[in-house]
Amino acid sequence: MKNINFVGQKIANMPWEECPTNANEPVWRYSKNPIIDRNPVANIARIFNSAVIYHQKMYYGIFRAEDKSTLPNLRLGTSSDGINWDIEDHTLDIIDQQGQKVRLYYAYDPRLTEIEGKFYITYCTDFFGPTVGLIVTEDFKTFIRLENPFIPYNRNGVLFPRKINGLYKILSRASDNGHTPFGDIFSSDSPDLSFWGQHRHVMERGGSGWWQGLKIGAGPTPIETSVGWLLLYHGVTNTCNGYVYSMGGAILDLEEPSKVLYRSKNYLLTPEVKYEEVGFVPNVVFPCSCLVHEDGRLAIYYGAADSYVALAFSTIDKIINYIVENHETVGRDQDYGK
Ligand code: BMA
Repeated sequence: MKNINFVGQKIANMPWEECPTNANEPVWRYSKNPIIDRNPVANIARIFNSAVIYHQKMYYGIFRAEDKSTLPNLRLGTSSDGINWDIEDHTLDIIDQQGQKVRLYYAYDPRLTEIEGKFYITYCTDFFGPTVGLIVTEDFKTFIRLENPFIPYNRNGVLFPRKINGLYKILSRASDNGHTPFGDIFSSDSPDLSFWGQHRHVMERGGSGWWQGLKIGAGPTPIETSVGWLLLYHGVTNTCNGYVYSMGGAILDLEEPSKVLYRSKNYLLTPEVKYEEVGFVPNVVFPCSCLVHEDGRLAIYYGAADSYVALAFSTIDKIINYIVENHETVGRDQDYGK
């Protein structure tokens, strides 16, 4: 496919490296990975699975930070280059809609989405079990917790960056209260980010290969292109030594994202370097955000081995063409999922 249009940003100083000349891969790793190592700030043992956004010449990160009791929570970070981060020494200050301080028992796997000038954090929160939480900020100073979009058990909530047919739309992965041995991606609509309905099935685990046979979950905010919404996601396989998390890619219909137009039969990135293979949880590549430059370059932030933050790169043309050329239909992906 040629002349693909897409929604990108003018990003000063975006993290970037050209594809190594001997590599013909759809995605390639930053040579100086990981960008956040273990024990990065006082009393924080590991930062991983975190979200980054570029706004007014500044990079903002919402980090999954685990303290030395191994409880995860959210931390704000800022950066001028998207690589070197100044991470706050305290958990994100959050208030509820009445202005009262909110203390989250745990919070993890944040995603960040800009919609009409506001920034939304979706994350896994505790509500009688894990479910998707929602926080809004307009300035990265005041963070307001909104109603949880779902009852338990649910994770991997990811908002679309604009309303579709007048409604907000979120992806999620209904699950259980453990290390979830199943799971597909669903979508839900809302007129106001408070009431959610019109649930649709988007994508199911499976395919002829095994890497996404156990469960799948949405990754970064979907990227709008003229071919469809580019969705990066994680796919999981079970082995005799535990789960292995890889990154996959799909393209969803622009008007009705529950319809999958293309989905890559092969993973785009799988654990194969030391910082992905060895860590607190081995063999995890977990994408949570992606910067899209207006010239088509992509910088993908992913968690590695539940221990590090790492970066990988691609371009809109390369990644979309790879997904289209390696397309394989899985189950009922291509219907409207009602
Ligand atoms: C999932 C989530 C992720 C984590 C992964 C591997 O269930 O908890 O945060 O990266 O397991 O441990």
